[in-house]
Amino acid sequence: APTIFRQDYTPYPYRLPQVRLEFDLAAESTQVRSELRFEPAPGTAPGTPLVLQGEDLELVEVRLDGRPLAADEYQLTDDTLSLVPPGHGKPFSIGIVSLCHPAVNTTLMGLYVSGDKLFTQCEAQGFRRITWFPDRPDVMARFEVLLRADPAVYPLLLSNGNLIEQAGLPDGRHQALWRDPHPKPCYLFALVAGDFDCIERTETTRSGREVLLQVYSDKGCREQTRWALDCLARALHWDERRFGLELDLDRFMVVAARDFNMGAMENKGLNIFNAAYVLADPDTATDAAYRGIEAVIGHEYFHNWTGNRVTCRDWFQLSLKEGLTVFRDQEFSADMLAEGLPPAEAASARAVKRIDDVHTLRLAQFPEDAGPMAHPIRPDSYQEIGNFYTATVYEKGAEVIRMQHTLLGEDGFRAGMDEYFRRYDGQAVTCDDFVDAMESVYVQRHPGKDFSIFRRWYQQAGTPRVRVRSHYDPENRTCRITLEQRCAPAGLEARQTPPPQKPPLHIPFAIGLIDADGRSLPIHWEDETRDTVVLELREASQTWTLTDIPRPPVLSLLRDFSAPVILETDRTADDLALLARHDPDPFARWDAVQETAHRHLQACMQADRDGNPQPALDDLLEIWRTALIDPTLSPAYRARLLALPALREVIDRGDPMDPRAAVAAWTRTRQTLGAQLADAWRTLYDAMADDGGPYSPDPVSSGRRALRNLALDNLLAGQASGAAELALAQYRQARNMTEGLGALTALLQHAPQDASGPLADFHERWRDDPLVLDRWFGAQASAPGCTVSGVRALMALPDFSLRNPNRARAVVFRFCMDNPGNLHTLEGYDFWAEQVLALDALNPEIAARLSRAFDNWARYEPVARAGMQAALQRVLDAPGLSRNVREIVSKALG
Ligand code: DPP
Ligand code: ZN
Repeated sequence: APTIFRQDYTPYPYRLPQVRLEFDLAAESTQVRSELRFEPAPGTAPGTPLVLQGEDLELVEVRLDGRPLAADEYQLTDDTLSLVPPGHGKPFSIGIVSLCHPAVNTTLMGLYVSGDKLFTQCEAQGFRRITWFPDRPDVMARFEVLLRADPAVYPLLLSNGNLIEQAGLPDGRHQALWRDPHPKPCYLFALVAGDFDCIERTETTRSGREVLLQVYSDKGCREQTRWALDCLARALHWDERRFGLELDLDRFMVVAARDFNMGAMENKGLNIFNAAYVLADPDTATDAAYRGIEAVIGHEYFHNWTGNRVTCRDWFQLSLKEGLTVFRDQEFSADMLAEGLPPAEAASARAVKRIDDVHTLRLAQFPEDAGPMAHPIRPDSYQEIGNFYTATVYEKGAEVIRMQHTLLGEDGFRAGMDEYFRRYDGQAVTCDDFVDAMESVYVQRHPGKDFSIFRRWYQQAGTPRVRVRSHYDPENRTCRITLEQRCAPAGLEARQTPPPQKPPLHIPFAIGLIDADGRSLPIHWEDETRDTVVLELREASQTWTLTDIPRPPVLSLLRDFSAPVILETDRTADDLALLARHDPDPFARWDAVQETAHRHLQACMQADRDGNPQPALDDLLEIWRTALIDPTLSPAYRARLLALPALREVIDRGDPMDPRAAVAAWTRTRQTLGAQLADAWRTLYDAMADDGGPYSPDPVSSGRRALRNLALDNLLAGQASGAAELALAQYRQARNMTEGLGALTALLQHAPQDASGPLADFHERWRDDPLVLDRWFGAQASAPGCTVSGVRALMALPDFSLRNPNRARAVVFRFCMDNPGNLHTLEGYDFWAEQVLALDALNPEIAARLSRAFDNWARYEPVARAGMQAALQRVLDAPGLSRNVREIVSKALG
């Protein structure tokens, strides 16, 4: 497949101010009639061809200014339609009639059927599966859309913008006309047709306009959409308060779809969501699902400004909207956790969200940045853009925005955002344009300081490492701190000759000092005294001398995770233990516990390799023992502090990666911690019992449930007597899904022999609720007892279908991502290859996601390595591979 380069960008030679689309909707075959009013862009030479994209379409007719064109007046290829417009330099119109076939469209891109309804998904390049069009984000048009359909099948007809009119037709069908007042690229187009439940409410915006918010769902799901509607209203007001951004539409709709490739899609005024991010009630959704809905509703809503009003010039700029919008949704979620709390508590409530986000970054993005798919947050090339909706573009992109927020401060960042909209509202722009706006504020507020090297974060792939050295001088009472940065070649860069230049990055590095008694040592800094200072590292190595430090300090590093880097320090186990107990920065404190656990787990694996006895667990045990019973810590924060690093992180730290050794060390450590602290866990379990009040997903009660489930998990892991009975009782008495699923998962993880009763009961109760059934599948597919034949047995059940992405994710993905002990076998590797190919025949986007599972095969121990390499080769050799999967596996194999 051809590689597309960012450098090759050229503007589209024609403007498209106005589009009219008419749909005759039917599942088997939908006719689309388009009227595209073009005009040459300034400077376009007469005779410049007009090229439109189209995929899997049947062409019926092409007209130019109303005149049907003969077959030799345009050119048709597999994926384009081109013609030479009149050379008079004036506006002209192209009319196209074409057919597409939603019912057989298993890719879930373009127009497709889900259940008995019709949905669209156009980002990034799905619109070309609906009709021929300049399918690129820098062509922005005003859309008018007429939908016609049989009202018995499709009583509701939705598209972007405002409903202009609705009417019955003489032939028994009905129609609806929608007009979107805002110009938009076609990736933000949407239509929905079918029979839905709807709940709605009006909100008053800060300028006093009444706007209608609506959430549409499958019939019978109305009561499960109240939380989503509530989140939407909160998102609307939050964006007004924090960024001064108001909804620019009279009506904002969210529609839940059962079959959806992604989390959700920010189509202008008509967001289409994976039902998993809309539907929730206490019986069916976990606390985490409630928070997930809040985050995704916020994310898509915030795109209305960051993505839709200001959009991307080309797909290399994807992080312009995604990194920024993830940052915005992270801040929204954090603010929601902290709402109404006094400042001190608010900070630690927000830290819980920060910890979860950093955890995700390390789990998903750090390995990506070290593998064959490593790319800068603004990639330089791709074969298939669908493969670049990555943790790097999203999560690292959000970190790069967050660093700008840190460097500019809340006020400066807000001023930068205001400037961004002042300059670029209504345009399709680049990441550089965004940084220009931020830089204009930065240089104004920090005279003499330079922002230019910050842009390197957009150019470089790979996770930088920052090495920290410090020296305390008791006579002069100074502490000298040296930071050194380096960024090794990332992924395929390692094979380039010469290796790519990686100049130093601008890294905001937040530090604090504490003394041996755990007290903060204030730092004198820029005429102030502070507990935390941000060192701005801009060179390969820099040294700072802090003065007036009365006692030898222990360094608290990278507070609040101020930059997406890997730390290298010579901090001792004692230093970490001190920080784990006393660091006033809740993120750094959590990180000290994580680091202690990581060190222990790696030491266990090393001892196994060397045939030595297992290392002592005392450090971690003591840290946990204190945290377990510390009533000053919020339950949600305690649940983070007392969680071992995820197994995948432990595997990823190995050199070479050795999944079986990691599973053994991890399992043994959980056992020991559970057993040694059994009494404390048991006390905590009882103390965190439900107070009997009505369910609420608020941070305090959900934190208590998280901590209680963690206690149960530890009791089972440690084989405490009566633990299985406790879990069975919790399952039986569960008052919400968090409790029920917590008990079921803990049983499947540690006492599968006792899980069969709850499993059967769960299935019986929830067999007709697809989202809950996904939980049932997922809990089993990720259990250590689920071998390849176990996962095959799940796939043989009548409830299973590979066509539904949520179900495929619950079973196949969970097995391949969250069950390393069983995946890393010869049968496991075969299973992976077979499923990638099976999915690829249906849905290349989803298949390509699964194909990423073996990105880092070359870093594994030799047996696993050979097995994965063979499986990758088998996929690459398969006939008819999609461009999506081919790009992934060919890069993996190098
Ligand atoms: N819908 C996806 C998201 O919101 C892609 N834009 O991130
Ligand atoms: Zn997004």
